Amino acid sequence: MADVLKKIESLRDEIRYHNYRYHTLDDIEIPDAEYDRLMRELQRLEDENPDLVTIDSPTQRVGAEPSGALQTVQHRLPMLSLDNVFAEDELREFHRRVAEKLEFEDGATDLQYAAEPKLDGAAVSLLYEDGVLVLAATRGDGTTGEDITHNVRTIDSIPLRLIGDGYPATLEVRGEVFMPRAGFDAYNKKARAAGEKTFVNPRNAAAGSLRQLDPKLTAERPLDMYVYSVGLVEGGDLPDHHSDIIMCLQKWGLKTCPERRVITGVEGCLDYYAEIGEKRDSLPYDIDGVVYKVDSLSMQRELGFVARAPRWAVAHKFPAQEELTKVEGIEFQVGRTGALTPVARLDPVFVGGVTVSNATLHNIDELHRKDVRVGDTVIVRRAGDVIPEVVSVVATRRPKKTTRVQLPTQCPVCESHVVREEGEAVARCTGGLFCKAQRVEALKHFVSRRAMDIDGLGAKLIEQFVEEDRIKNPSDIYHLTKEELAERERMGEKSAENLIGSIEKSKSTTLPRFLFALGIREVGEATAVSVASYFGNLPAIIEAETEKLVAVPDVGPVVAKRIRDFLDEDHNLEVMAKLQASGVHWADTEPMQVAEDGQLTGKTFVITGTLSGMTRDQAKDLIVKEGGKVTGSVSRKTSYLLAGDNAGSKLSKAQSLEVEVIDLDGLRNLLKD
Ligand code: D41
Repeated sequence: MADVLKKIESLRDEIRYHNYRYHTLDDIEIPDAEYDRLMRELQRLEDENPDLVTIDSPTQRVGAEPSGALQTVQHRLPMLSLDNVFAEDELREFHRRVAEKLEFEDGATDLQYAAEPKLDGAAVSLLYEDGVLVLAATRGDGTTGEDITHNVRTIDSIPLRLIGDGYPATLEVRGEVFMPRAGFDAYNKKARAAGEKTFVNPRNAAAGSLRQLDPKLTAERPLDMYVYSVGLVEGGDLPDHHSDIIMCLQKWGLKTCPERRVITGVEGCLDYYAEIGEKRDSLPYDIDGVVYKVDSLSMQRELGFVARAPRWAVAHKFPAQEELTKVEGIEFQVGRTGALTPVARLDPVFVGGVTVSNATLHNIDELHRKDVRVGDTVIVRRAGDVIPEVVSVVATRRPKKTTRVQLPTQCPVCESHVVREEGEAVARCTGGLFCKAQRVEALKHFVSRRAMDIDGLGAKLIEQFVEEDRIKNPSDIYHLTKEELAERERMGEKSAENLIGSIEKSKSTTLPRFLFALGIREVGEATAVSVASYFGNLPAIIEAETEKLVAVPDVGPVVAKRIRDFLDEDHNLEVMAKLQASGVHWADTEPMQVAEDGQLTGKTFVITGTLSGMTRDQAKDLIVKEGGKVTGSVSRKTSYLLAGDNAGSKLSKAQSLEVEVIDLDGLRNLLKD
């Protein structure tokens, strides 16, 4: 008994410490999955020893303590918490309890549940009075939250006023504010490049953004919200099924999750769980499970609550996307452009549905900021199909005598010097194609599907050929013979013949593919298409001065310089000539007609939203033909924002920078002068 008490108290201390790190410091040390395990362990021990439960145990108050900086808000109806299940038998047990309490006799095979993904964000309450948003609050501990109205108002998808009619005079809506994965990745990429602090995961990003004191900062964060229930309702009626209520909310302009569905029985729950599990990686937002709610409100009333959680709902969790593991080594990988990427070799761990044994550390600054060392215990994250990454180090678990990792001075592959340009986050090997790592990566890119599309020339073969110096540059691929291929290990006559076939087929290509395949830094597929259609043929591109290149839509000074630098290297020109001599060919196109002294010369445009009666590409052509330039993002240098319907963040950016906003008529006017 004394042992159990000791264990319980040590768990409580540990959980309190992590609560403090999470809520007060906003700086987590262990992943949620680990925290959940601690909580469940404590819950289990308390369940087995009810007389050891104390009112100050973390199990007695699930949720957050208000931080103090923002105004506190009392929820008139408490925001409940959700029970979790992790496995099928626990779900069946939940369903059995529901069926029993509702006095079903047949196992409740036809009981209807409203099901939806469990978004991994921050729970928020929105209060509408006569259709007007008057208060937004965090969930907090369920009873007391924080006033975040000023921040919530900056989220574009949350209506400041409900649309349509029939909504109750007082309507409190509850839901999850989240940061879509693309926005999270873009935000972190930018922060990383600027050497600023990154978010550890989209949930922290959402929660942190909502609790900003300055709404201008929140406005820059790409947040969204799906609503999933109602709280206080006065002066009006709502339907008597959860799914119908959510439909009403949608009709009144609130966003709801498109994956939500009404399902039948526990088998329906399991099918839904499997289906959303399959989709998990391709959804544009992070989820950590699915939620099932008894759809009928009268049944919900009959079921009631236990402690702070309804008996009529449960969250069915997926495997965690963040786990703890140990760093066994830190190595530097060399990419196609020579960039050195630090990679952590890990004690293999099951995370996000796969076993992970390597995780990226992005670049040397990021490595130093996180100060990851060999021997450290770290949080690894794998969400979606993105590369697993080390999120942070658990500082309290660092062994004695570790050393800080230094950037190597020589390339680990070819021993050339490693350099880091002023203001650049990445360090690079200076070996160029002398470096076998760069050659291998460049060739992998060259043969890839969206470049020259040579099917069957895989990484293993490329590595062998580069190692043997049989392939020194891409044109050597076109001189491989069927005989030498057939001699390769695991390469029969037939596959050698197939490979020769796909090499042959790749000779007939397009100029954009060819340009993209060359692997010029910063020249992606879209840029390759722009450059190719602007000039129409290769000689024109080779001759183009930087000023001419900058005139190409979507090509800025940096990209123009990268292209020029590439073309100024004789060995690159040689490779291009050799490729053409080996039979690589394409059809030239008409160069774009660009007025030297057009009506829009010197003017820079950004196009956004849906234009009526013209595609964006058509508008772009119109501008370029008159000597104007079209770029992708609004800055102080932008002359005009051409905005159609549903223009989003670019419009607000233009307005804040006082860039003139025009529509198609405005553009036509410019062309008339
Ligand atoms: O997506 C979610 N995170 C989510 C959270 C959801 N889809 N539904 C939820 N439903 C509830 C009840 C059943 C209590 C109305 C919830 C939550 N609660 C919830 N979120 C945070 C604590 C509780």
